[in-house]
Amino acid sequence: MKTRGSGRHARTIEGDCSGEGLRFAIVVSRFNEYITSKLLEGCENTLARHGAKPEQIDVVWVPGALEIATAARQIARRRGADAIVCLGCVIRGDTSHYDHVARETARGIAEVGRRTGVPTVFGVLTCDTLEQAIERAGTKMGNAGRSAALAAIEMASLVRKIG
Ligand code: INI
Repeated sequence: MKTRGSGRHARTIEGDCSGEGLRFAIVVSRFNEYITSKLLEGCENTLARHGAKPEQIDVVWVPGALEIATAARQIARRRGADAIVCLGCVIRGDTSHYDHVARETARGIAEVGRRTGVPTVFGVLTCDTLEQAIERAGTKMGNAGRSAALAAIEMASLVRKIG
């Protein structure tokens, strides 16, 4: 366990950046697959670069962002993942549909983490335009799948340390 400073200071517990020996699930939605497949690629590459083996990673496809939380909840309860990465892409259209999908997706995913105690990372893009989504799926704003993978590794290792 990592500690900082002398014995007179409070003990600090932090997650680290190794995915070795940790089990991950990635739940990814098929809606806007052009974008979500790139988020998945960024996420899998990052997990691999941080020591996670392919056999430690389950990839679960769902139809759309609204279905992510249902699958994540079942995985948290049944499959023994140390962390779950949720990947999706919601793009604003001309109706209020976007607001409902974006809000309920975020709420559902957060609830899975809180209720099950399994770190459940929000890697869902909520964008006004397709161009904004492309920027966040491996072009000028990076890849949100990558940052979600890093958060999952850190939280999975933190939860193991906390015990
Ligand atoms: N699902 C998405 O993942 N992204 C969207 O942008 C989107 N929009 O805008 O409609 C979307 N809708 C589908 C939704 O997630 C469900 O799959 C569908 O309503 C069936 O429950």
